[in-house]
Amino acid sequence: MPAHPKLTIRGIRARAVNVPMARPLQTGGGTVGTAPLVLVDLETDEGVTGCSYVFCYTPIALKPTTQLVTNLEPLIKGDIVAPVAIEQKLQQRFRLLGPQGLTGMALAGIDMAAWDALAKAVELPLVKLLGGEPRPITAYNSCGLGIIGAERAAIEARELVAPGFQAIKVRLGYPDVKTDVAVIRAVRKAVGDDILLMTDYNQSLSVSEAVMRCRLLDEEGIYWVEEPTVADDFLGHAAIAREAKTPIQIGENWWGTHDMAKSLAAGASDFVMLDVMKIGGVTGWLRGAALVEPRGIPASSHLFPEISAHLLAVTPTCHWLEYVDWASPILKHPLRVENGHALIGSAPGIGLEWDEQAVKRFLVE
Ligand code: SMN
Ligand code: MG
Repeated sequence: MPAHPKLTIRGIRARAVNVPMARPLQTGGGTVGTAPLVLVDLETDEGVTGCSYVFCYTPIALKPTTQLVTNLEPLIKGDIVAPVAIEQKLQQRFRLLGPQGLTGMALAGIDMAAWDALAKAVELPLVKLLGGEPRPITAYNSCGLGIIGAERAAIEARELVAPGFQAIKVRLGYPDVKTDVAVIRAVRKAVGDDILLMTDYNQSLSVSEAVMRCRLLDEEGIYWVEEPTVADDFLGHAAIAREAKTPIQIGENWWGTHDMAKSLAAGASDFVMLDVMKIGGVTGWLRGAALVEPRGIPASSHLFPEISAHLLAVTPTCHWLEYVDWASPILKHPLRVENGHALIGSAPGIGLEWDEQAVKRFLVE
């Protein structure tokens, strides 16, 4: 019998932390210099606390997102911890404002924390609560390789594969394609032929420029080209995907599965990558995984490696986990990665335990 057959929400605690990054990341779409995180603790009457974090991309959004999560408390206080029911209630509540942006981030934070509480209540890792079994998840190292030029990229690429990763992601979007190609060649030379190279333009090209660059990159043996053009231009991405031999990857900027369904209908990409926050938490992820299963489209994760490892393990078309270590400084037990595989721990829930000393250090009040 479960220790807590029923959990009741007592309150939400949301804290803002701005966590330094070992390698600040310059992308074709802007720079991420720190990891601005909102830590969510969903407290229950039964004493079980569900934990999650959301990633704000910029410290400018940190306080408003934290406030928004806190403001949700009166809407769900006293409710049963039932993520799907909560999702439906809050979607309804935000029908007029719209469920994207900071609202979507806050709702996803609640959803992930609610699932974490449920899993903790039955003392199972999240993957098991969802009907799966823990297994090592193939991961690529995404902890660097921003727009840093060929010379530095070669050095950093070697550092990123050193712990045993078989794949890394290189940010592109240099002023001209010659430099993109030079960076790829420098990285390839540094790591050898056996390492897979993902690439990411972070939405920086026009459709015609992307088609032209992809034609040249097609000769470089790249594993995927991510977000060559503006994220919500699904038709543009479809046009690029038709022209490019290299698979096109998008999805990190889908707000919910409704965006995802439109993107799939447009044939915008060959692969998909789900951002557990933007797709709508665990609830949104499961629906997203179901959308691609019948078509066999490979699904990878975006950021949030700790929870994504659980989710990829129950994703029928599981592809690659994006490994970033950005939350590690505030976690007591950072996600373990061995030989390029993320290892799901045996701790109940997602396995997030705040390192309170570190949280104190990076707290934004
Ligand atoms: C990315 C993600 C988060 C912040 C900056 C850049 C990038 C990726 O698009 O896919 O890792
Ligand atoms: Mg990306």
